[in-house]
Amino acid sequence: MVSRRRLLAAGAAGGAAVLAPVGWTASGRALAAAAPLDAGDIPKYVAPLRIPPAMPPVATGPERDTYVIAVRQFRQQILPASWPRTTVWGYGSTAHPGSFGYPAPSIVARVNRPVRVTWVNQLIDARGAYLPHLLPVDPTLHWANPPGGVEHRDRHGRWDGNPRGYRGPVPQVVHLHGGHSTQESDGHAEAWYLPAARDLPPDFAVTGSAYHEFRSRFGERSGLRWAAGSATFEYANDQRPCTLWYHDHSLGLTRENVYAGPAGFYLLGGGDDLPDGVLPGPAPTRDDSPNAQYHDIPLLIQDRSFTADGDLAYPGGHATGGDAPPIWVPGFTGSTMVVNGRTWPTLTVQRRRYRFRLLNGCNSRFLLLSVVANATARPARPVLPVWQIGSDGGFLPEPVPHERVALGPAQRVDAIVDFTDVPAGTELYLVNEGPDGMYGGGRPGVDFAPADPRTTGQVLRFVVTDATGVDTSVPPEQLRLPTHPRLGPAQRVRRLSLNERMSGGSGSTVMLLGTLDERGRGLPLRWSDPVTEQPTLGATEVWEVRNFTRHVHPVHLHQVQFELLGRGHSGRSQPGPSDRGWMDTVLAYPWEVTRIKARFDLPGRYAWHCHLLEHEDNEMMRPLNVLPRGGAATGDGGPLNVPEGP
Ligand SMILES: [Cu+2]
Repeated sequence: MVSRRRLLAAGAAGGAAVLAPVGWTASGRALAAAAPLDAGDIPKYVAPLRIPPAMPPVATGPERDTYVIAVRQFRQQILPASWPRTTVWGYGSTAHPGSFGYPAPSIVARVNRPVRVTWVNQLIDARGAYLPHLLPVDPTLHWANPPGGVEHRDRHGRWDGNPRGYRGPVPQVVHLHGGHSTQESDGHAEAWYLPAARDLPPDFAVTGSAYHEFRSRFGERSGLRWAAGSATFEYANDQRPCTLWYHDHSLGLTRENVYAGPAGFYLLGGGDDLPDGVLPGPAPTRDDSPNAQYHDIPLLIQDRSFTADGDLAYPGGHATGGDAPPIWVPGFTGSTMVVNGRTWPTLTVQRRRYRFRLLNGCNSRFLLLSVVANATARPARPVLPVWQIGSDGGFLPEPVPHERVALGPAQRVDAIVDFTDVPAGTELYLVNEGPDGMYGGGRPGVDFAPADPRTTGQVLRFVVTDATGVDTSVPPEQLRLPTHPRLGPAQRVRRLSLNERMSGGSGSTVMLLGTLDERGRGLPLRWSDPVTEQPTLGATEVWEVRNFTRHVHPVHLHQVQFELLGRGHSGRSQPGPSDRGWMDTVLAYPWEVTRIKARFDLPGRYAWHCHLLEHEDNEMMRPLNVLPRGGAATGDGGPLNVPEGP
């Protein structure tokens, strides 16, 4: 059992909700929820790291690669063998039933070669009936709300008395995170769709309020019509080579949908990529032989909690008072670390260089990663540098050696670790000193307690063996990375805010994006408030994001890869060397101004939001609408160099 004391300590450390005791209805009857699994009981480093294979396409023509990818429910061995299997959701190719997995196979794409994906919601059982969510869903948030029908979809819903919340068919819509996607292919939060199940309740909305508009637009563009329970998106891949990922983005239930498993890498190569052989490789590609060796390995790092039955556990599904609905929680950190769908796996490495595409796929957890020899010593004593060569949107100007890599939710770090001089037989560990709760910045052991060194403080084990071949890749300290042009001057500066407000009903704190008033105070706005961020097509803008909260928020903009201009009290402190690349998700520190610059060159409806999924799902998301030239720009803006607020 997770001790009550540890729960309280974690809660007090940062206000994050840790798994709440599950299992009692208002009347005191026990629910069928199993007891939590004590993470300390799970043996570590018994299963090898799983390396997601390349997603098989259904066609590769002269113009594009075509995929049909569904999300399905299945059981997978996430805990060590002989422990219970876990029911999860994951993506796979419908033409290749064996391809489904958590994480999903990686989509391997080339710059300027389009990829077309038909995304199918197959959360149905063998008889075609819809499957309810694996986790409690709070229907009272501003969410997709299918039971509201066409009139009340994408609004606040009602609790119908079920202690597990909404139990109907589950909306899905896929967002390619970091993709330069047209609006109809972006996976807008209100473009969700239910599975084409045979038992959909007749009064339910089966699609989100943006679905039909985007279906028409896509049809006009391609001549292709989306079938029920699916959407077809096309990715032009007209951006720099980089590590993207795809995941669900449904309004108000992204946190549960992503937690249930569906996520995968989208590895974009080509373009101004370095010539083959300069960086460690290869990564998985289509038609690899089963015993192919990989030296370019994506690592999806996530925290999860389990029940004693091996099922995923997430707070909610219990009534706290007489008739309290299933509760949204302001943050979540799980009790175990899962890498590529396995708890604490082990990776045998040779004495050579490896490239790792690190992705923080946690709902709320911040990671501070290092490579050490002693898994539990704190402060961690790094023994090998992690050479960062890229961030979200591509290569950095030059490689940056880190003792400790910071990674907020949704961020990627493209890294090289050199095991060449490590004696064979050595065991090393990737450890985490981020907090077991909300993150407010600062240093582990000084400003906050690092994650429990026995559990969430450990991530992955490396076992070093002799090299079987010659490593011809260039040592990271000698690498010359491709240069990239910076954005031109901005036409406009936008002053924005991150805010904390008490929510009326529940008494809990909600985080809201917003603008600034004329006196420089935060003006919090909700998802449904009038659109304020409306850049003109082709405009380059500076966004000054002022954080009025105690927490670090990973701020994500759709459509663009942006530059970080500055941080600090005035937003004028130079970004550090690892912040000088392209990014789609930036950490906004408490009480600081985070200044970014972006160019908006695709028209239409997008979003910007906090990527702490619990925040995103409860109003910390705002529309971002790019207006065609000649359209009236609105919202807070002004000439460059407006005076700082008081
Ligand atoms: Cu946030």
